[in-house]
Amino acid sequence: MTYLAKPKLHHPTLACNAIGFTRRDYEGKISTLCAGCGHDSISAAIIQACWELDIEPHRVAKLSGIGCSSKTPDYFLGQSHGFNTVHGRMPSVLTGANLANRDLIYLGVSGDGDSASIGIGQFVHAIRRGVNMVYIVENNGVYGLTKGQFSATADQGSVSKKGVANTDSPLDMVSMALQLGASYVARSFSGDKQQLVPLIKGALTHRGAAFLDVISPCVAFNNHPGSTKSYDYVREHNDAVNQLDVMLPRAEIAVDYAAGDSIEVEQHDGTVLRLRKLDETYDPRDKLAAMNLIQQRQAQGEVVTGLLFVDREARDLHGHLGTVPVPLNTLNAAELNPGAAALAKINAALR
Ligand SMILES: Cc1ncc(C[n+]2csc(CCOP(=O)(O)OP(=O)(O)O)c2C)c(N)n1
Ligand code: SF4
Ligand SMILES: [Mg+2]
Repeated sequence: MTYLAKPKLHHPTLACNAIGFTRRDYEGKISTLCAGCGHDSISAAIIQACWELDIEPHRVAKLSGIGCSSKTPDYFLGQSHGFNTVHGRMPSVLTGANLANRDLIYLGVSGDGDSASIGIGQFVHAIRRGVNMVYIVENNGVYGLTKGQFSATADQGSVSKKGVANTDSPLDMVSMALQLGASYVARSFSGDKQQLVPLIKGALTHRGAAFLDVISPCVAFNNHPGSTKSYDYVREHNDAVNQLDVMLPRAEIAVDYAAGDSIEVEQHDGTVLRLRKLDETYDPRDKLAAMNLIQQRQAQGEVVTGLLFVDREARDLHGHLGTVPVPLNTLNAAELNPGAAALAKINAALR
C-alpha cells in the first residue's frame, strides 16, 4: 500500500472558513513520509494558507514531479485537481495546463533534485515566461527518495551519509528566480509556520510567477559514523531475513524568531543552519537590493528568509501572449473556428 486514506470524521465544532470548509476539507491522504520530515510541515502550511484564504478546493490544480517532495500533493488538498508528472517535468505540464485554463490556481510542488538537477531547464523557462503559479521547492539538499545523494543545492563541503564531501558549488534557486524575472520571490524554513503561511498566502494571491524556496530538513540521512542509531549500525546488528531500511522517527524542527533576528538551527545530522529573517524596514520592491543582500548574508554564512522581492504590477504569460480572457474549453465552435476570411487574413499577413 502506498498511501492510507484518512477516516472522514469531522468533529462538529471544527472551525469553518467563510465558505463553510474546515481545515480537514483541505487535507489529503495520510502522509507516508518519514516522521519529522520537513515536507510534512510544508503540506500543513499549504493547508492552513488555503483554508485561511477561503479558496474553493476545486479551483486549485496541484502539480509535481518525482521525489518525496513531489509525493506531498497527495497529502493536501484532496479535493483539488492533481497531476504527478515525470521527474523534473512539472513546469512544462503546469505551463500547458495554465494556458488551457487560466481560471485555476496553479500550485507546483517540487524538490531540489526535481527542479535544480534534472528539471533545471524546465524551472528556468517556466519562471522566465512568467507563468501565473506558485512554485514551491522543498529544499533539503539531497535526493531524499533515492537515499540521499547530493542535489545541486547541496552546500560545498557538506558531507553525505557515507562521509563523502560535496565538492561542487551549490545552485541558489532564489538568486536564479530573481535573475530570471520571477515577480514574487521568498525563502523560508519548513519549521517556521508563522513565516511560511503568510508567504504562501501572498504567493497564492499574486499574479505572475511566484517562487518559494523552503528549506526542509531530510531526517532520514543523518547517518554519522559511530551513531548507534545509524542505518549501518542497525543493519550490522540486525539479523533480518531481508534488507530493511529503518526510518527512526524524529521530531519536527520548529523555529520561532523575530523579524530582523538570526537564529542557529541544529539539524538532525548535527549541522547548523543560520537563518536571518528580513527586518520590518526591508523594502521587497527593490530587486537589486534583494540580490545584494542574499550574497552579503551568504558570505557571512547566513540564509536570508522572508519575502525578498515582489512586483505587484507584473504581467503573466497570458498578458505577454495576449490570450483570450477565458479558459479555452469555454470557447464555442464559432470562436474556435473564425472561418475562411480570418484564415485568409492571417495567411496574407505572413506573406
Ligand atoms: C528520469 C528519472 N531519473 C531519475 C529518477 C530517480 N529519482 C527519483 S526521485 C529523485 C530525486 C528526488 O530528489 P528531490 O526532488 O530533491 O526530492 P526529495 O526526495 O529530496 O524530496 C531521483 C533522482 C527518476 N525517477 N526518473
Ligand atoms: S527520505 Fe528524507 S525527504 Fe524523504 S520522506 Fe524521509 S525525511 Fe523526508
Ligand atoms: Mg531533495
